[in-house]
Amino acid sequence: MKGLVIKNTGSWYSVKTDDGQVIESKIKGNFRLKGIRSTNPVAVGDRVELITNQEGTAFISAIEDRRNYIIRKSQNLSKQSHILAANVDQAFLVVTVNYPQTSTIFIDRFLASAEAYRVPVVLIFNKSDLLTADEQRYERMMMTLYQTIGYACYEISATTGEGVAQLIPLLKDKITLLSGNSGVGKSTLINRILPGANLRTAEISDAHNTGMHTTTFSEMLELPDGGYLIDTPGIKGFGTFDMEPEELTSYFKEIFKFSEGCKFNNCTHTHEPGCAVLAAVENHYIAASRYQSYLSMLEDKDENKYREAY
Ligand SMILES: Nc1nc2c(ncn2[C@@H]2O[C@H](COP(=O)(O)OP(=O)(O)OP(=O)(O)O)[C@@H](O)[C@H]2O)c(=O)[nH]1
Ligand SMILES: [Mg+2]
Ligand SMILES: [Zn+2]
Repeated sequence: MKGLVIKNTGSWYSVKTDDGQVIESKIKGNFRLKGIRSTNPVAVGDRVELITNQEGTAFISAIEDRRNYIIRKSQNLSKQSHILAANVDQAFLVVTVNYPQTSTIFIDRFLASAEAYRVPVVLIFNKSDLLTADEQRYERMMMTLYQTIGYACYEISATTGEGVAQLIPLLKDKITLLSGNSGVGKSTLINRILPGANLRTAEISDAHNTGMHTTTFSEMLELPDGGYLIDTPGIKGFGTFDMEPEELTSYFKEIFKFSEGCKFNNCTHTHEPGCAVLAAVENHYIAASRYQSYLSMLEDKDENKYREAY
């Protein structure tokens, strides 16, 4: 029997079979996946093969090849990763200018890694109802920046419902992953779109202006008109990226465009003469914040040490 993994809590996986039942399942033995050292060998969004038993549960005996996956480094120092979800059509990156504040470096790292896995990203600027006039100006500036690069941006309030209706057509028949820092309102937004979802939400910490990591497991929810939403645990940031400069350049869309004018093929856009990217940064065709994010990812390769700060 085949099915789709819709939830994973510890060693149990909820698998929705093709005939519509949900069967609690465990992994049979310890099959390992090539290439990925992950704390969860099977992830939400995976298509799996099941062997049912008399107790009404099942063993996962095989997993289909993934189209893509979104991964984060585990919180501890081990080099293991955690797969947030597999086989997604698009990601909604939920960000907030304040309460909590999402950093541009976090946004850019998310965008670059999504480019690497070829997952299209839509930016959702949430909590518009809380912003002061200055914060709103800053938000509009950010939206313009990312729209210019080529990412669709939406301003919403998951609490008041303002702007949420524009998102509905984007979701039809698609598997959409919601990601972002803890406390930005991912679960609140899903509850707004799917009132029956009843996902747990919690206020952010007054003292630190950060979320409380309320959602602890990824979960896939079916949309009435076709498609799925995946709620995921808030992420603090990413581990290091170990990419060649040319590869990294291609994950920053606008930097990539300008890099075609660089004098040297293997230009790292840091010090080389005739670098078209450096010239574009100087002339403000490339935002300083984006260039800083590029540099921070480039440094990862040299240092190759774990950082948690983003
Ligand atoms: N004012 C306002 N509050 C919001 C909005 N969206 C979410 N919140 C509040 O922000 C807090 C955090 O929301 P959650 O939905 O739990 O955030 P989350 O992104 O799921 O967080 P994690 O599960 O920890 O990753 C809750 O108190 C929500 O009520 C919004 O648009 N406006
Ligand atoms: Mg949540
Ligand atoms: Zn260059």
